[in-house]
Amino acid sequence: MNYKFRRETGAKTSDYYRMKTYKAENIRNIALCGHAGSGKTSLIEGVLYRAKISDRLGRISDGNTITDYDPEEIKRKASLGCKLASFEFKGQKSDIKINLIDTPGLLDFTGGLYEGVSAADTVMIAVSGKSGVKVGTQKAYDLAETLGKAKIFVITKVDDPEANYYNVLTDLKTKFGPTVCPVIVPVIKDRQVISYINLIEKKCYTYSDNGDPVECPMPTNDINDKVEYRLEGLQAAFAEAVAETDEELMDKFFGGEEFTQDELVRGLHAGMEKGIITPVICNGTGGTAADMILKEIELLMPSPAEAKPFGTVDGGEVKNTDGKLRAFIYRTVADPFVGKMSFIRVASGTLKSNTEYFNASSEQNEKIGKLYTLIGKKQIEMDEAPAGDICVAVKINGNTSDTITDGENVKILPIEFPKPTYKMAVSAKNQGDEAKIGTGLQRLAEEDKTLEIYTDPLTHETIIAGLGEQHLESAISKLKSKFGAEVILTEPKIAYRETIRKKVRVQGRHKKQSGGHGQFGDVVIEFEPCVSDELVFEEKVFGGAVPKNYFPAVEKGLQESMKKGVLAGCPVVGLKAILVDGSYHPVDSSELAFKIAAGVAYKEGLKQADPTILEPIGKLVVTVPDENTGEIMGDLNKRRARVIGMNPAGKGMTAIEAEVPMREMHSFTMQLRQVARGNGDFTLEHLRYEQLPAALVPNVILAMQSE
Ligand SMILES: Nc1nc2c(ncn2[C@@H]2O[C@H](COP(=O)(O)OP(=O)(O)OP(=O)(O)O)[C@@H](O)[C@H]2O)c(=O)[nH]1
Ligand SMILES: [Mg+2]
Repeated sequence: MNYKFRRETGAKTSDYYRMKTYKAENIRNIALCGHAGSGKTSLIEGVLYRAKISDRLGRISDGNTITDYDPEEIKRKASLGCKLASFEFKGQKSDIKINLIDTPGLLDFTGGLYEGVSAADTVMIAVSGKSGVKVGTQKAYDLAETLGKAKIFVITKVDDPEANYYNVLTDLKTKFGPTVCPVIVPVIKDRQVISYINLIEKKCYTYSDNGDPVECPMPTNDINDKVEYRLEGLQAAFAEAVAETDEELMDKFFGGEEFTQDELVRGLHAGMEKGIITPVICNGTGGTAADMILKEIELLMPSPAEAKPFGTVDGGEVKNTDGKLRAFIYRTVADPFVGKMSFIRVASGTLKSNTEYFNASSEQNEKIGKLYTLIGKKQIEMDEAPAGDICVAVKINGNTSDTITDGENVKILPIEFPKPTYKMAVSAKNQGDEAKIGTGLQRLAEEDKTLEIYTDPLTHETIIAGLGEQHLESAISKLKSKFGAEVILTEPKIAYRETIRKKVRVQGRHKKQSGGHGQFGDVVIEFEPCVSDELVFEEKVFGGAVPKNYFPAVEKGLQESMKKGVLAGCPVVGLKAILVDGSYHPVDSSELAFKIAAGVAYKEGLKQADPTILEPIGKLVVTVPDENTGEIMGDLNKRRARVIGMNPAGKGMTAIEAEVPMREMHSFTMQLRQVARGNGDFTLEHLRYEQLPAALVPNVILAMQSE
């Protein structure tokens, strides 16, 4: 069945095209990942332009690229979410459908990387020819490994005068080992790329002004100054890597025979699928050599039919040939105009439009209406998405990580997003906006699983937690543009507490004579420290000095008073009160009078009982590269942390466990990122309260009074 497309009056031909339904063998799902600014969005722009899907070459600086269309992305000149660019390509062997997924490189927006990689079969890791291997390169590689995806490197910006393809290649080989295998290499003379060699085809190409490849003679040996990158050496290493993928090829290699082009493709393809070859291709400005990227997408990358099956929550697998519908929501977007958009990867079966299904994750029925595919923000309607394909459904109930089935209770493994650690308190800029803000924040948290909104149980503030400053800034910016709600972010309050350190005995008396009935309550209370968050109340009254029926009023009076301590007005904990004596008046005494008397005793008693302020202490577990442990320990020291232990956490990482005062930890997310260059993470949980150092008490009292 053919895909339908929307005819738009006046639309250019390149704006839409008829798309056939493709079998899994003829689909390629590729997530473009890598360090921030490595050229992913520009590469997609170049590929779509060279594939004649778009008729202009958008630029980041002009804010007109196909995948960075969000106003926030245009403003920041960076991708913030994972995007889809789906198109047809006339391949060498057959027509194929390519689903390119652009992911953000900025660490604050790494949720998009997780979404994109989980929907793809191949992770194409962009590495800038200018700045080389960075933490974003490693992160993308590690995630691809963890999720069992095929990997390919693309060295970008190779024609920039500051680029050095061969240095980057050496770096990739050092960091990622012998599986790294160059396939497309630039020929560089006097710091300029003059042509590109396709080692599979054993052909060399230059590019005409309109970007078309023109075959040119193979260069002689000196394509680069480095001896190991002489053409002969490259070809030999290439053949050896291919030989490793297959016994038959290995025999041929040792027999001294040259591989045919088909054998090279077969070997590389199998090598990528098994994860034993990571090819390296390259890309120049404006999509130069994009034709070769397109060729390798078709020839080398596994199709959904060959890729690793999806794992399920109960330990099973979903293979693309299973027949029954298993579709995975990998991304959700709250669009104020279109409504909720759900990006879906069909793992098996066929997802049809206007059909009722079952959401195995929410255990609710799921009505699928229209289905679309997207090129950036452009929607192309489709009737169905077969196994292996990616599509978008609108206004469905399901959320990211849910599995839609044809009735069975099969759940594909949910995406394991990084936990948000950077927190701010949210308050309305304009009174009356609270409801709008609540709904908006809820929607944003629904679309971004690295964003959390909750009420702090200790301070009762609304907290927005994300991956970093930029993440939260962009979230509130979206809140304003999409939901018309403006908020102010402030550093979250610290949930200080007050307590006492001495045992005291005080009297509290309330007496009022005004006209008729008077008021009389009189209590003698002993206050002492104890271990409890709640008031511990006892009575040891002899001879009915205070009648029994007033005891609850005394207790209540104390409980209410404890909401505010006498130093900084923080809630009081660790307080035991024993009602030991008092007196009453047969007419004027009342519950209210005793309640007030208890309050009087409380105020006086706490002042005398050596009150102090307690601060919350958290349990921190931070994982950092071994070489950064010293600096992090130094930083923790400045934050008054007590280090409990240090343990190797594998892969050159160390886990440091410490107890830390919460008030010192607000900036830790950003600090850790700086020190570990994005390569560390941590968890921090409330542990207990401890006495605030005396030197800090005046400071806290002042801060609390000004609130
Ligand atoms: N000279 C040169 N500059 C490039 C090339 N590709 C991208 N750039 C520039 O590099 C910068 C980053 O490019 P993007 O395409 O936004 O990179 P990205 O990897 O998508 O960035 P994030 O989405 O933020 O991770 C922009 O200023 C581009 O103009 C290239 O081939 N040559
Ligand atoms: Mg980008």
